[in-house]
Amino acid sequence: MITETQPSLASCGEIENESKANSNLMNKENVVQLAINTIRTLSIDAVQQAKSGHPGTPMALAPLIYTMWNRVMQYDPADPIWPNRDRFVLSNGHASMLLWSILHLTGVRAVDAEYERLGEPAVTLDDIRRFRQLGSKAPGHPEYRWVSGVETTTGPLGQGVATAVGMAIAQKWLANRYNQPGFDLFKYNVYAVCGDGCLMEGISSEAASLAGHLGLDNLCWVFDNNHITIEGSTNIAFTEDVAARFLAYKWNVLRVGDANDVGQIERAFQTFRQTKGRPTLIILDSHIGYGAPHKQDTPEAHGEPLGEEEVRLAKRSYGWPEDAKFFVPDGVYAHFTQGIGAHGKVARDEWRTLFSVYHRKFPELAAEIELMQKREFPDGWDRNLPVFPADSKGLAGREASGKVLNILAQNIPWLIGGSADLGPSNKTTLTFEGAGQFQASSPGGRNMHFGIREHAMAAIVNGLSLSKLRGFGASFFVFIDYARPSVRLSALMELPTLFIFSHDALGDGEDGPTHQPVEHLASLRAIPGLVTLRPGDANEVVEAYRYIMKLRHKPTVLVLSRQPLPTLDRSRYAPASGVERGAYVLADPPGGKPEVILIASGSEVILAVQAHEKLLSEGIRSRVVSMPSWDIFEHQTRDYQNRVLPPEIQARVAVEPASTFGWERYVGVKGRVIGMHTFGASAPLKELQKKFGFEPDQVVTAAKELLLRK
Ligand SMILES: Cc1ncc(C[n+]2csc(CCOP(=O)(O)OP(=O)(O)O)c2C)c(N)n1
Ligand SMILES: [Mg+2]
Repeated sequence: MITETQPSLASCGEIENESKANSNLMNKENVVQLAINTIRTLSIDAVQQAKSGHPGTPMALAPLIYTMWNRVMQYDPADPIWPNRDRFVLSNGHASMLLWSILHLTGVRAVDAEYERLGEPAVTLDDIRRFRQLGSKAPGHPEYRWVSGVETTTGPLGQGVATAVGMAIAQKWLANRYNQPGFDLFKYNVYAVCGDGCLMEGISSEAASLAGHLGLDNLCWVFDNNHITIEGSTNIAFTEDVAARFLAYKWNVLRVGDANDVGQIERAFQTFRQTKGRPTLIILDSHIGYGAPHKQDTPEAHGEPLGEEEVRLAKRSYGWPEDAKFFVPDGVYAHFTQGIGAHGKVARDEWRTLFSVYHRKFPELAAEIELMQKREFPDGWDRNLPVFPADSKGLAGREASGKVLNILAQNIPWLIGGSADLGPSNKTTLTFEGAGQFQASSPGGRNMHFGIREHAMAAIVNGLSLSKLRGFGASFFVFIDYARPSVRLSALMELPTLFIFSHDALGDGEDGPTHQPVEHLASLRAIPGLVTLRPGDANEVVEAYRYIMKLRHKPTVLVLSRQPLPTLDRSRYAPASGVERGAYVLADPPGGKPEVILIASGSEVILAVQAHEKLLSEGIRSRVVSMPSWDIFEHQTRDYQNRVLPPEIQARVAVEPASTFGWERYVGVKGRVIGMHTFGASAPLKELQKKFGFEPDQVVTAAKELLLRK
């Protein structure tokens, strides 16, 4: 029972005479208002204690959050990973105290990283007392995988609303595949709360445009229309007609003129649930810092503690005991237990009963749902993966990827995704029979058309992944810059998302430097927890996928060539399965004992091999290391790393048509990196390779120079 684990009231308040305070409050206010003011005052106290944080928006939005959680949402606090729960996303993540207050007051339980065991409360009052402190489950911003009940990490404005679009797409897809007559297993809504900042950020426009196109009527954004951001009134930079904008996106737009009117708020959500064929935007007029006499409606209420005196005055305006801190009055926990707790339990119990019948009637579909929830795949998910025969002409990384992806997608029904309008070029289109397109009229389609919206695409892929689908997105590698903030969040959230980026280097030839990535590999390699993989031939592509698909808590960026790459003869060179170790010895001199090491990734692996053959013919003992992924290699044992790159061999040449930044780590101070020191140029690839030094002779010369041989 939720109530049993709530802290006793005696431990909650920090005032001398709690019973008196309680009776005063109960006399004065009804329990709904008490619950709302508890959210407000917990937020105020936490920010004041931490001496940092954002009190104003929690003070304004407490009635909204109260209404959503206790009256609107279908959510069982006892099981925050119940698949059919409504999703709540706080896109204005700086208002995190709203979330910590409501997760605490509703008694949401923690789940473990395997999404299996339910444990302690997700957020305790002690966590709130230690808001923003090390180890607290009430950190500065909502963090998925750190605090149970957080559906997605937010803080970079705009990410939450865009991720919510991915969640809404996932619901439509899941309902289409798994719901059966009489079995509405997936029937949830996705709610996101956002502020001026989220709607100013471009990503929200991308995401809203796509959501409107797709007619996602399971999606509701609430816009906190307070006319305040950090620098002051929105008059200085944000005067557009938001309602007209969203109407143009084909959304339904509702307005609630008073953020304190719980009844009006509730009615707006009723209208949302009755609206078919369109997403809903609720514009909620609110007053930041509501109740603080000197700070309400000012930017000062946004991001700094109110100050002791203003805290007292705000509490006085709420009819709250002025000395009370972290005070949860009698009846408030019980009120949430009787509200969301009771409704949520009924809904989840009914669902579980329904699912057990479904399990008997549709065992295969039920098994899929169970696997998906654990981020597992059906047996034989990697069957039919190709082995590409040696071929000096070979095929492009993107071509090989397209073949593999199409096979995997047939083995894994919930692998879905697409490209930002470059499917034919990225080769990410799923072409097998029945793959279909995801559209409003065909929500079972597997091919997403994100349009030319890389940023929203990446956030939507995160949303798919947070809904336990295996999502992928694609574009040209250079344009990952347009998606980076969401890719970074993938890594921060430890999601197994897949980003497929082709046209990985100079291969874009004639398109010129705007289309030729240079610094991108280095910058991705700097993102903690992100697997960046640049396979060197078709079989390395296969092995890359085999590795990626087994990841359950890490995102991957797969970097693929545009141009054909020879398929190496694996009877002559080491097997491509070495990819799973990030770097492996592809070729050695006869009898081993190399004197120089050539390290390459992707399209330059073949270059290193050609240089190696040449060096051997001249009696120089070179080794080729194929290094598709720094990240994976870094996770190998020191022993393995030393076997691939023996410390005593200091003559090392790395070759990659990208920024050389970071390669010193592997070539050492005495090594050489053949890379890019400028942007590229517009010309056929062959000429570019010559101009920028990506030819076997350059590698041979560098190796010889290191060995001081002519
Ligand atoms: C992408 C991004 N840029 C900047 C910030 C820093 N920042 C945090 S809150 C904020 C102002 C947000 O204003 P609004 O959304 O209206 O929130 P309110 O103050 O009304 O709660 C800014 C600029 C951020 N978190 N994310
Ligand atoms: Mg604002």
